[in-house]
Amino acid sequence: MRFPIEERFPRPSVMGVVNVTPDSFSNGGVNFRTEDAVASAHRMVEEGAALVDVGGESTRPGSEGVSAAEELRRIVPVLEELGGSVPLSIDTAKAEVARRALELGAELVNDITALRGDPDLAEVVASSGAYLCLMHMRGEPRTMQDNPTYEDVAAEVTSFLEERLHFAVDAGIPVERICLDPGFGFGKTVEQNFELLGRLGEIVALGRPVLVGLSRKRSLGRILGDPDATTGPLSASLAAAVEAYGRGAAIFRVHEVREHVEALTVAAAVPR
Ligand code: HH2
Repeated sequence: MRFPIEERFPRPSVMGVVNVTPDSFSNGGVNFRTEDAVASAHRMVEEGAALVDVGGESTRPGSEGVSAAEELRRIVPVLEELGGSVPLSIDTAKAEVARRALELGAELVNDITALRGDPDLAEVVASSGAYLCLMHMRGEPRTMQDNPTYEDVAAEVTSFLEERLHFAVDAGIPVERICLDPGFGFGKTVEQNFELLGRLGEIVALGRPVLVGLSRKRSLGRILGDPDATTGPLSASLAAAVEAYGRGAAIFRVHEVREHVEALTVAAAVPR
């Protein structure tokens, strides 16, 4: 019997990102070799990460996706090395990949499609007792930045997450194992991302812990004045994380763990 996710990962908890990919937008290739990925994961835990999110498929804008076989080929050796020694989540939308990762010790499934990508994933999560992150995305990575439009981005993302939460619970996944993510950068303009950050409290009000992935996102580079930026710097990532914390975010998916742990420790020390 697992703890509710808010007890297992109390606010603020930092999730370190290990992309076992050649082409991630943020750090493509640095952890593509198994030994580099394993070393990064250990270092992140030493730096204060509450868990490490391992992914074998880039979701950067415009990317095509890879097969389950290729995703498994990338992540299984890493999880085999890490199993048991590091708290792990698996960044995948594929049931087959999630199943193997859970067997190898992962405790959270981070699904950027919010159980819309693979009809078998809900059952894998429900029967394993894993934690689950449901994320909002408009469209799919290949096309998601083609002029996304919303009447009211915060209201639409919030009602989408509420609907996916009901779907997951109806599929047999206990509500206390689920967290929600607005999906910064997934089918949103710079303005929409900042609107969403400002109104994060509306998602927090759904009553589930909120996970945010703002680290290095291109909107941060663009707000700093480069209209063609594909990433954002650490300084901007930290500011965004602290703003999200102030609005109730609980789990922070980041590339630079130590700096985020330090910034969030300071933010959390301020009485509210
Ligand atoms: N962002 C990315 C990937 N997975 N998962 C959640 N829950 N939230 C996010 O914001 C999120 C995510 C994209 O970042 P990254 O992993 O650095 O890049 P890539 O997808 O290109 O590997």
